[in-house]
Amino acid sequence: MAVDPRRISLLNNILVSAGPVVYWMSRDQRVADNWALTHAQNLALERQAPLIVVFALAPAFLGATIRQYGFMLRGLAQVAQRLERLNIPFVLLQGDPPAEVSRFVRQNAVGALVTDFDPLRIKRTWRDKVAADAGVACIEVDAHNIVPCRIASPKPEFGAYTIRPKINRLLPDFLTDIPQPVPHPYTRDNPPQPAFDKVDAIELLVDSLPVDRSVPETAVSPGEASAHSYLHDFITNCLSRYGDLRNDPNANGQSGLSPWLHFGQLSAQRVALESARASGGNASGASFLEELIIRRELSDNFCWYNLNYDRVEGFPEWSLKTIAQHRHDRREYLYSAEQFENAATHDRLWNAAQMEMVSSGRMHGYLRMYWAKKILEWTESPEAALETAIYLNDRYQLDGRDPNGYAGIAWSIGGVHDRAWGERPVFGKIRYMNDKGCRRKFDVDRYAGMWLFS
Ligand code: FAD
Ligand code: FO1
Repeated sequence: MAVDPRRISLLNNILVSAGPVVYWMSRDQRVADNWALTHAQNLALERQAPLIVVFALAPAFLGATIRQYGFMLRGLAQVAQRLERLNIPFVLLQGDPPAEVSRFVRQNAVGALVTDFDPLRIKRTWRDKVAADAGVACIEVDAHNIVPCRIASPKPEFGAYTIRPKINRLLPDFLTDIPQPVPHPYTRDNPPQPAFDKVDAIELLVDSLPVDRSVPETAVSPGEASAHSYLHDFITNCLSRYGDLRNDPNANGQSGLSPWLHFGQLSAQRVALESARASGGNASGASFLEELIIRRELSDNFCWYNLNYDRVEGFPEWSLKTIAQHRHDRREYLYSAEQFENAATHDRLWNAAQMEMVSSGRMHGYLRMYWAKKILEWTESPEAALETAIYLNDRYQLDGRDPNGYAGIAWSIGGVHDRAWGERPVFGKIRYMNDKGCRRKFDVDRYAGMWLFS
């Protein structure tokens, strides 16, 4: 099945030539439901050429610790096994990703390089370098979004209310079933040495990584198989109550799918297809799809069209104005990044949310808003607040370093995708949240007791 050409962007003007086709897997780390892999295999089959999947393992990536690297690599080990069974070699490159990928392409007389879409600056830089240096046709496929980011809108959107009609109009074209890869009939005489060829290879690799090990791995089980079992568990047991329970941190009301979605171990399109089918369009299903499709794809839109997605300069005009007016308001409490990191504030609810994140690698979505807004309130400047929130989020959350995170933090601290609210000290017109509002929504003491042992 051909991939919709609107998912595909040519990154240079070199024509596809003879030779193996390589899929440079990065954001979408899965075999099933992967449009980039499908397109790469189509190109290889058309040319009766071998197909190879490579992953370039960066020695450091935006402050990721062993918590995130361990989860990712264990998921990739499963990808390697699934691909080997399809006669598609998986090669793990280590070092500077663009340099290693360009070198691999040249050394293997590759005919075409396919990679997956990612709006983050670091990934654009990698992609641009390879497209310029590798001397091969470079093709990008948006395998992460249901409606491709570049197609959903040609510009940064004000909020969910402006992107929603644009996405909904295109959903019938794109929310389709997804073809799966087939056993590949063409191999090279001397196929590359497969990665993880021994069972303990993955453990040796995880143990050898030169990354920060002070943030321990979590109990969340990595890989496509776990992702699908969690998905089916959510659909069977929670989806029907999602609308009512999703804002209650004491209820198991959210899907918990973000780590697998972040690493691309699970396709959002698969989640949407199965949830829509199970919910039959009821209110709870609709509220879940609003988050999964509209909110998630709005985040990619934000990062793709706003290179200042992790800076105060990326905030909307009205927010920059109100920030300037309230920059010197007196803060009732002031905490350093270290005090925040150690959950050493005066606020039990905030400390409990911080402890949930540090110990489990997750934080309930409703509390993420409260958590970030309090950092704005208790830090001497919005710049410092943004830096602290991103640092802590990306250090401890399994799903960190994601467009959803940059957009979620910019929403909380800078009113991105939100409107101006009634003016107040420190926040100005940025939406305010306090624990009284939380108490109206859920049992705060019960939640705090779960994560604070004192
Ligand atoms: P569910 O409620 O079950 O939703 C299912 C999926 O829909 C999520 O996995 C996610 O992919 C998407 N989604 C849900 N809510 C949002 C949202 N508000 N914005 C964008 N997509 C959404 N999400 C991350 O993936 N990584 C982050 O680092 C991250 N940081 C955040 C920081 C702050 C301050 C805020 C306010 C939000 C952040 N989010 C982040 C967005 C959202 O909170 C999480 O995606 C969600 O809580 C993940 O839990 P879940 O999978 O159970 O979500
Ligand atoms: N992508 C890569 O191509 N190579 C890496 O080594 C890599 C490490 C990594 C570590 C933590 C993390 O959260 C993401 C990581 N990613 C890596 C990127 C990831 O696949 C996503 O592309 C982005 O983080 C989300 O856009």
